[in-house]
Amino acid sequence: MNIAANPVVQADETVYLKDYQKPTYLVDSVHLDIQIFEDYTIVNTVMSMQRQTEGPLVLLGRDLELKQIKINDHVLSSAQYQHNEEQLVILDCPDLFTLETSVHIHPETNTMLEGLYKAGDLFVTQNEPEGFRKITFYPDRPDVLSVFTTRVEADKKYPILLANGNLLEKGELNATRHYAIWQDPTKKPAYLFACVVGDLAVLKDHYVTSEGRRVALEIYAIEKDIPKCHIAMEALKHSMRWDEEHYGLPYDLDNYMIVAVSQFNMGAMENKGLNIFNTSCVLADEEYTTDAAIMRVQSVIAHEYFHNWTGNRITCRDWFQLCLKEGLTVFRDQSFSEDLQSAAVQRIDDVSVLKSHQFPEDAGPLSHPPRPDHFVEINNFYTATVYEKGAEINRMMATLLGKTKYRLGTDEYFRRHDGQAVTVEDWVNALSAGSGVDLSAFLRWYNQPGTPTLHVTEHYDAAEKTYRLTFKQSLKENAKYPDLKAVPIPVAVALFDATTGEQYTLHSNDLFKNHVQDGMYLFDQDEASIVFSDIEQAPVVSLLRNFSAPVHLIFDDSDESLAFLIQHETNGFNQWQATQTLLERILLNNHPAQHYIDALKHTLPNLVNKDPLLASRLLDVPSESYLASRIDQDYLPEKMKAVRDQLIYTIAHDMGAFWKETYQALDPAQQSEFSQAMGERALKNIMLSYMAAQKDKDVFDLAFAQFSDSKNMSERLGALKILVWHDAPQAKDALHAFYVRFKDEPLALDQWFMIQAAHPKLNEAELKALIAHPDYDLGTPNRIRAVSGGLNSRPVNAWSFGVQHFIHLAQYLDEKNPIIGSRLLQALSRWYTLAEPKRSEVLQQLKDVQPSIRSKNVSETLSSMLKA
Ligand code: B3K
Ligand code: ZN
Repeated sequence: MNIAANPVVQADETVYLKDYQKPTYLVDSVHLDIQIFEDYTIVNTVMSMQRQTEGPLVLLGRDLELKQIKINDHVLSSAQYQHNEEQLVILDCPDLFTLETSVHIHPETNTMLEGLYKAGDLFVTQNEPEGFRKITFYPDRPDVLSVFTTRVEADKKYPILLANGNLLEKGELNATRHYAIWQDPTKKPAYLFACVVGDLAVLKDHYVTSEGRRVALEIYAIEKDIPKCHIAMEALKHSMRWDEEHYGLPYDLDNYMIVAVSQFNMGAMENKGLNIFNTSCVLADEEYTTDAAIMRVQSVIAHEYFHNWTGNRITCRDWFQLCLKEGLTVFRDQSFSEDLQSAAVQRIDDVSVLKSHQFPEDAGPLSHPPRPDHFVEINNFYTATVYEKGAEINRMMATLLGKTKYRLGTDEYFRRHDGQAVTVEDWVNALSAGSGVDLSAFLRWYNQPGTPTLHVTEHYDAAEKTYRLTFKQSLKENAKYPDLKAVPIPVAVALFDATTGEQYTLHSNDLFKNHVQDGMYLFDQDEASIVFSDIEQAPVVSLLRNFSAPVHLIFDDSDESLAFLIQHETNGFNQWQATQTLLERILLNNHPAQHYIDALKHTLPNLVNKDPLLASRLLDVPSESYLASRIDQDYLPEKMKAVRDQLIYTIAHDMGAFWKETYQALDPAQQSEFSQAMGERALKNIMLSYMAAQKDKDVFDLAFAQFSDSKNMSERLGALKILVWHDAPQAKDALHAFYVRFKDEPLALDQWFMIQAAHPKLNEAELKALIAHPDYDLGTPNRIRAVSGGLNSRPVNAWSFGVQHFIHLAQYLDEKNPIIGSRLLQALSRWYTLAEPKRSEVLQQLKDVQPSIRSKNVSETLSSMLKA
């Protein structure tokens, strides 16, 4: 039967938010019976269907071998339904009926890591956003919520049989096979379904909620990784307490399971009660993982846990609303992490990610609003814009409301919408109603693409003793969004006495509160100004403190003012921001380096002991990749690298013995606080890199000693980078020793690959040798990302032989794992900023590959990139 004329979704079509329609049927309950065999899996599904609106029953299904369909026990003939590669449509169904389907699937050959797949000896699922349709025919959309009962059956060589919810029963079928039956009492969309079958060890603990519920906590991993699961377990308990204290949200089931998998497309997945994690986001141990990885593990554990309410209990109506759950949950995990370590440094690290990933994305051909209005492949929209900019929108609203009102707003959201699939409007309305503050203007942030530019000018009137700041905002024109409007921009502001460095008390009726030190002004027009009185002399202003809004700030203050802020600002984030603004001016606009260096000389000696972590961030020199993202045309990677190398050389020499003396004075092992020790380790590595830039005769011996003696991965890797990237005589031996020590530790081995791929003078033959290494594996996204990420961190290499590397990878993964293929291709999305002739060459290479691309993922990305 020809179903091309059917009104429902066809393959390869753009989907529009404006076309949203309710599903014709809801699923009251669903019973899955999953029988795993070595070369196929049987999935039998029984669903109780209930009509909601007029129209045919549409079930989505991909790569399923359909064996049988029954309605109310009657087998359907093929004339009674329509079936193509995306869906199964049954035209005349009763209002209430039982549907049974039987399909075969092939997890053992599923390389896309979506649906049910086999990773090594482990069967796992990944169903967000549209993976469930690869397991069985189902109305696979987030607004269909149901109670799931799951029977899993497999060979006994797989002792672990897990699914969401409570274990109802388990038993043996015969000498070789066994089964388990699980039921999840909470209604959920299919994307939150999970099951795991394999042979894993488990770390157990428990948590008692504020309501007195005893929750069994279990982290599953391979036996030898269990000792690396303790940090994650502590972070989980901490997250559970944090959500009770900050949002009043206790956990709602009797168990919470986490499974660590080495082959996983992203960081982790919040399946109800059964999270599945990339090993890189759960295993943490100072000996095997870096400090940064440990921090990330804690934040991802929290992120997935927080989804239990923001995402699972309250889910998205449709995938356009993705940032409803992701933006809010990222904001929640960032706030959690701010409580774990220095809040300023956490904010610095979060803003660094925003500026280095989201700003360039929003300035290029892949720009989209945090809530997109159309897509071809939703997997392409798990972006920095949806996640990180989404988080910033929530942060702005939370900052404006303040703690108490924000909590009233979130309470109202959970009261209104628990158990529902909702929209971004529902969230903003509930937050407004609960807090009593109309936040509807913030919807513009969700619906418009691009990073707004905030232009600020200042004027001091000595006679009146007033100080005026004038604000203008603008958004880059966008043909697809002709009606761009001014957005509400919270501007956190402080004024400092230019002589004493003291902070002024602010007197201005335009602020949220008058007579305060830390002021907040809401700028929500195209242009406006604000006046401060009682200002004795021209002050130094600090704007957007804590990065109170995700905008490009254009403010023509002097380099001296920025150097002043590095020394006197009490907000650690803005101290860092001043270093970055100054460094950008030096690197991109030829400003002299002296103000920065003098400010460092003044600030660092004290800070190194007081707050080593913040001190390490003040030494961040923007990366070549970040600088590239600030150049819109005629970009020459070699030239940018030379300018940056020269600055590092200047800083290195100008600070003389500071590096070595500080290196020798630091002793992270003596620090009992993790964040203090982490700061000292970060500093030690930076000191080594500046000593290397000075060509200090001892640096390689010091680095080799640090490499060999330390049991801490941050110290070991920091030293290894110095040796390898500077071609030290000890480099080969160190690499070899690292390999021998860690060849059976995949996450550590990823770092070994990354360091080599990130060698500044890597050549094409060396890259080829790396990917021909027996431990390189195109089936493991972490390994691919290690090499590609290393390469991509060196734009000079990435834009020469790297171009073919990324194109070949995208081409290969187009068939094997298009989600990752599409991601990696984005490394080339700023091809149009290159200077000629490189620009035309890369363009031609991208055009040449286009005809061979098959997946929606890669082709949507490529065609957007080519429109730049
Ligand atoms: N929600 C998942 C992401 C799923 C990505 C699918 N391509 C993880 C997270 O954001 O918590
Ligand atoms: Zn998430």
